[in-house]
Amino acid sequence: MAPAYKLIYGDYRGLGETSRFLFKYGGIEFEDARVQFEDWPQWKEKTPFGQFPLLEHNGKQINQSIAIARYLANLVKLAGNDDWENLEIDSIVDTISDIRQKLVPIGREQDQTKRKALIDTLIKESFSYHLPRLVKKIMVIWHLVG
Ligand SMILES: N[C@@H](CCC(=O)N[C@@H](CS)C(=O)NCC(=O)O)C(=O)O
Repeated sequence: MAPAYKLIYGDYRGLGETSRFLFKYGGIEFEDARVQFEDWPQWKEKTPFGQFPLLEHNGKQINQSIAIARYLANLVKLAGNDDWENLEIDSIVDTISDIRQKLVPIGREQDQTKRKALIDTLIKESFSYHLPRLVKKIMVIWHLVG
């Protein structure tokens, strides 16, 4: 029998990768449909908003990576224990999305010198600012610091 879930995404570790991890974590069988770059234009016109990842289940199809990951996190019992814990989780997810946004221009830059400069700026201005704060937040949540 075909798996109950199908995840459609590119053959790389981008926005759809979290959902692949969640399926694996939960031991949920899924069809990992990896669209090759050259085949994407034919897929694109059939998608609801012209983008992937997409999740298919019970004859329905849905987009938006974080919404999909949140649904799967609930499915595999990785959600918070109350509304506040869910808020903490969403806040961290959104912070990581903010950092991820800063990677986009690096991925698009073809000139290696400019690319290196963008990476240096990312490390200096974003990673060094956000990552220690994220670690601190996690330590507070885990009651490791006050
Ligand atoms: N907010 C959307 C963004 C989706 C998105 O940007 N997907 C990219 C791949 S990572 C895409 O579909 N690019 C191809 C295109 O726009 O034609 C999400 O999180 O799912």
